[in-house]
Amino acid sequence: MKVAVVGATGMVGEVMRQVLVERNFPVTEFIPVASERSVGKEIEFNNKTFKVVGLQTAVDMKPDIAIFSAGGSTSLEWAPKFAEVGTVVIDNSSAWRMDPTKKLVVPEINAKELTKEDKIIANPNCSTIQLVLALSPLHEKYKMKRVVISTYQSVSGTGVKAVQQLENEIKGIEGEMAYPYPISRNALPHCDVFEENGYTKEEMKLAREPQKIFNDKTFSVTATAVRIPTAGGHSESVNVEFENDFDLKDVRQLLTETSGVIVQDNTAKNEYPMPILANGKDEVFVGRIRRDETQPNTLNMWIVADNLRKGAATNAVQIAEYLVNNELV
Ligand code: A2P
Ligand code: 11C
Repeated sequence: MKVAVVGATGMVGEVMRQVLVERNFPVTEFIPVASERSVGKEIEFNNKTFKVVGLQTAVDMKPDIAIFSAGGSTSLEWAPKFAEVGTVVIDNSSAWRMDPTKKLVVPEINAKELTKEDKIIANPNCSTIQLVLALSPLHEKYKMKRVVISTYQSVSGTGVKAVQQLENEIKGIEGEMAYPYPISRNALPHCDVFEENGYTKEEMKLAREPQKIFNDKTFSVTATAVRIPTAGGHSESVNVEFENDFDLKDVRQLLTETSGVIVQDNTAKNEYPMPILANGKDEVFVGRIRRDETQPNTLNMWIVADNLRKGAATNAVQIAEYLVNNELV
């Protein structure tokens, strides 16, 4: 496969390069793409050095697959240009996610919807991916009615500037601010921009994307998204009300059997998921699984994943693998 990574010099782009190599994705030609600022810059892929090219050069090279992580406006403008020359675009931005003509894919849940006609495929938001992967077997068995989620999101979700802000604050250095307030020793109930309804865009992604991924509008999600001073890994406190009652042992068993999910839940040994354990891993970790004793059929749990891996790069590469394995590209 001739593979372009658009945004190859960025934080997600770097993890994309690593994940493609780790998973032995069949890359016959690698095309790193970034902004005009970076054209000619050398970057590494699979122990070889490659020169960054611009977007038009990359389109002219007609890659089989282009994995985008260069922001929404780049995706909106350029994904159709790649699609026009026959490239399948897997887009990690929010640009196409809610477009009814585009599929929003977590491979373990809905990759089977993909066909050869899908030339622009959307990768969900990081906090959505880890949520739906853990909810998927439970929804199938007990049918969700309502999900209440609070997130504890790492600064890497915002990008390099935010990681730098946290590092500077820890070292006591003054520098550029990615957030309106300090993030070290703080918690900001503010991820992405505010919308007219008083929610942030991140909260509305959590409300809307799961319904599209499960192709089911019979349940609802309400969210509060909070930025905390961790460098890698998003955490989520999740309360789910089901239509049907469950047995906690069965819930644990279902989650244990779910591909891509690891249950870490032994309070007697202080075992529960944490960003420092999930960082650098591809799986979604679930723990603190317990019954909500205030109302029937309701479960509480804690979900953690590396937002740059399963939340972004790994999910995108898994979509690419599905396309190759099913001869859709
Ligand atoms: P560049 O390094 O040339 O700015 P991050 O989210 O870590 O900031 O990374 C964003 C990625 O998207 C980088 O690789 C960046 O390239 C790329 N990028 C940003 N704007 C554009 C653009 N207009 N065209 C192409 N790539 C872009
Ligand atoms: C965050 N979820 O942690 C974001 C990052 O819609 O792809 C990814 C934004 C997106 O702030």
